[in-house]
Amino acid sequence: MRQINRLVYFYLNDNFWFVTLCNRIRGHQPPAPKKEKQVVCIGLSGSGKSTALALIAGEPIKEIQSTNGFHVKDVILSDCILNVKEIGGSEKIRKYWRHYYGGAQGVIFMVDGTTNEQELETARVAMFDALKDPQLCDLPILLLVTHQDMENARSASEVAELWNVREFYEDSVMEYGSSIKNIEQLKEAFSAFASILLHGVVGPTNVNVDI
Ligand SMILES: Nc1nc2c(ncn2[C@@H]2O[C@H](COP(=O)(O)OP(=O)(O)O)[C@@H](O)[C@H]2O)c(=O)[nH]1
Ligand SMILES: [Mg+2]
Repeated sequence: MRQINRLVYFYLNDNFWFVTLCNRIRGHQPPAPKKEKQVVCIGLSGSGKSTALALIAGEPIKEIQSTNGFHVKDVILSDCILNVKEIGGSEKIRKYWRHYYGGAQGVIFMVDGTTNEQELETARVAMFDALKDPQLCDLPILLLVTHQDMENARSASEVAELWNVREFYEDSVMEYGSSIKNIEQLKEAFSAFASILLHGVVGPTNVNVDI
């Protein structure tokens, strides 16, 4: 009887370690958790923040309400998760934006490419003011120019040039166009930005977004 007990004991223990070892060798260990990055997403009301974030998160965009205060969305990419905090963009809320910047590792600023000159200037001032804040001033910036499906929309490079962003933010800023009609464009922008946040360069590692 003792002999049998000993055999069972050795079978269970040895087998456990053997199976674990085999799984490790065959690469069956549990995947490492994805890195997470904290991002703030700002821009005037109606610039398309909630819509773009819903699209990239694979959610329906039909019933989006205007954002009061803030809300957070997880954007899951191939090798990281962006915890994106969208802050409402009305004039009333803009005064309080800085209270929501804590812990940010990157900034997304959205502007509607079809907006008139006056609104565009309001957006520029809002972005430049926000980026003066010590919590944001050294972070990578994604300038996303939305509504690219509209004929009269300014392109991302037009806005970047008009705002002289390269002179102020040098290599910290990347500009992309986006539209509700082109999810690929949005994926490309988020992938490139995530790559900068993770590796400091736009690399090939996370071009595939799992949505
Ligand atoms: N045609 C078009 N409409 C857009 C685009 N992005 C957002 N919108 C619309 O713009 C309006 C405001 O969008 P919303 O995401 O609520 O803006 P937010 O206030 O910045 O969050 C909504 O009616 C959206 O459907 C876009 O790329 N193209
Ligand atoms: Mg919103």
